[in-house]
Amino acid sequence: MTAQKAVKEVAIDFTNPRIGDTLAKSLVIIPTYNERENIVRMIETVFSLATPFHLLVVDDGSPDGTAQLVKEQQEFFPGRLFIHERSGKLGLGTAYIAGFKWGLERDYDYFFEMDADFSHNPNDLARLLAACVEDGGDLAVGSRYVKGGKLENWPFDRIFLSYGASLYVRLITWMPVKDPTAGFICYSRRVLESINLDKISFVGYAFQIEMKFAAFTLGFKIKEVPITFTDRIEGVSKMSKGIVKEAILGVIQMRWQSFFSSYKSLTPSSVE
Ligand SMILES: Nc1nc2c(ncn2[C@@H]2O[C@H](COP(=O)(O)OP(=O)(O)O)[C@@H](O)[C@H]2O)c(=O)[nH]1
Ligand SMILES: [Mg+2]
Repeated sequence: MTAQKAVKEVAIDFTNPRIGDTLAKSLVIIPTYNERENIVRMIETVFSLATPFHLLVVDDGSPDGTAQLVKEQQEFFPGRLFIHERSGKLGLGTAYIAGFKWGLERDYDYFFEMDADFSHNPNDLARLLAACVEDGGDLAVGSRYVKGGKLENWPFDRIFLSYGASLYVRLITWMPVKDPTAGFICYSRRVLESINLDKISFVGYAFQIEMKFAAFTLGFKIKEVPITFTDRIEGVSKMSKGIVKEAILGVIQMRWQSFFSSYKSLTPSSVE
């Protein structure tokens, strides 16, 4: 089915589960590393929503047994809950790329990025979808730094780092996105098919910046939807100094390389 056709059908009523066949084509991807305190409640929450999302967990061999918990839940949500397991902690960026490729091989129309830790409110998934389906976005970003966006309970150093990073990225890239490091996103299939995912070079959180930059340079329309971002209550953050380092020089490098090469996928139909 073409994305165009999906848009038309979904626009009937995007929260109505009875048009499930169409809406089951939305895939939520959640990367996990040691999220046993959160993952079961997160799975139950996503499947309790009115919109019939499918869910793919990409687990990097979490030592705390997160993958096992997901597999136990699969029995309750057959055909809707999937897991892709990798052998070790290979980074958030590569986890999402693996998830995108998994979904592109199947016939999903919309792909969501969301954290396992409830920093992103699953109730906002439908708002991101609507920004694409009803408001004409090619991708929708759940944004902390547009009017109406909020941060709750985040320690001051994280706010400083995140807001500083967003100013820095906008200064270097001139990309008109207020929250370029955001990780709560809805991508339409056409965006992911158009980007050469093998060219995405960041493995850590800077991957979020690079994906938006790739979509921006390819001319896609980015919508920002205000969200309230809440710091995790359970489990621990995987943010590290290495991740920040990757981003500082990496963003300049990314901008520089964009003068000479494009993110355009050469063979959109043959995604591995
Ligand atoms: N598969 C995988 N997931 C990761 C990795 N690093 C972080 N995550 C997950 O990515 C999401 C965001 O990470 P989190 O620690 O909450 O980052 P923070 O919100 O920026 O502090 C969570 O669901 C993590 O479990 C990784 O290397 N591999
Ligand atoms: Mg988090």
